[in-house]
Amino acid sequence: MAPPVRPAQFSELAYGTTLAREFNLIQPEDVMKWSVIRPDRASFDFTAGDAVVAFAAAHQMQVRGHTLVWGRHKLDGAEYTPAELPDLLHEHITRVVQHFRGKVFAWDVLNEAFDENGKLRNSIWYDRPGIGLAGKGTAYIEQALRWAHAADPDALLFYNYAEGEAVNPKSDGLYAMLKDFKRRGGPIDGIGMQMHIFDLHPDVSSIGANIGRFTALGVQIHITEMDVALPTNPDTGTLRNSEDLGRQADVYREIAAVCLAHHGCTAFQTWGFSDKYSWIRSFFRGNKGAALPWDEKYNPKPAYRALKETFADGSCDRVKVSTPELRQP
Ligand code: 9MR
Repeated sequence: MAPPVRPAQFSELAYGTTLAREFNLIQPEDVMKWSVIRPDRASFDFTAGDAVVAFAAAHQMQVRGHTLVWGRHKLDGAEYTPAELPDLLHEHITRVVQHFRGKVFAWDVLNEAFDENGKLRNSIWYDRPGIGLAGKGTAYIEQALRWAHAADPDALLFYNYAEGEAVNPKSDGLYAMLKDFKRRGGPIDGIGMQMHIFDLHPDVSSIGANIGRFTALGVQIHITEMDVALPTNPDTGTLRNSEDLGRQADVYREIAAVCLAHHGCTAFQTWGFSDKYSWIRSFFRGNKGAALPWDEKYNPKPAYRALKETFADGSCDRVKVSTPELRQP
């Protein structure tokens, strides 16, 4: 293994060996975000992102990049006037995509731009003159995609989103945008469906219908961030109902199967792989957790076996199976 430059988890034996053994695709959870890459306006720090690329190269894995434009990016440390924002974003997308050119095969160019009602979310980018073109809310998205395409014409460009995995107003809004972009030849190759699941009975047939209508427009689907949160006791982190592990496995199996059932669904990622490192527990203050296929000690859970069985028929040739590189504990 080529020595990765820093991220502590790569050198954690169980972490590194599990990752290298089980996956053929890797995505950074945080280290390609603005907050890490742009410590201040003048500098770009690619150290941690390069470590992900080095780990992937050492283990014959591909890399997905995440993410170039997100309304939640606070631009900490970047001083700017509103009029400077278009150039700042253009510079950011160009420098980052060019840096990873030939190393990152697909980018989440944009993340979570729509509200639940299917309308565009307000953000520092959305209605900015120079990026958001007159009166058209989706114009900044198209502009960002065009800048990314110019920086690396070979990279696949994705819009990544949450809570619209099934057919609902949010995915309807996205569908309308996608149809418009495709009709006019906009550079979008795929939709990232995050697939964070918080109840144990997702509407899998509606998810399938949604994947079907997107892929019919000629884009790929990547399942980008799947996890299945279970109720836990906040003090101990233990499961409230141990039988939930079986249902969790079924949910992983059902989503993996619905991906395989659609030819355009070409990657399946979980958001982490061991419960030792997952955003769920802190986000839900201990009331939810245990969302991933391995437990905190890297023991495979029923969910792992369900995924292994589902992807065991050679379909991995088509569907890349992945997990993100995670932040430090
Ligand atoms: O898991 C990520 C967490 O470590 C970060 O603090 C947070 C903010 O950057 O982002 C989390 O990942 C999110 C991902 O980037 C986009 N989809 C939702 C994920 C969970 O919040």
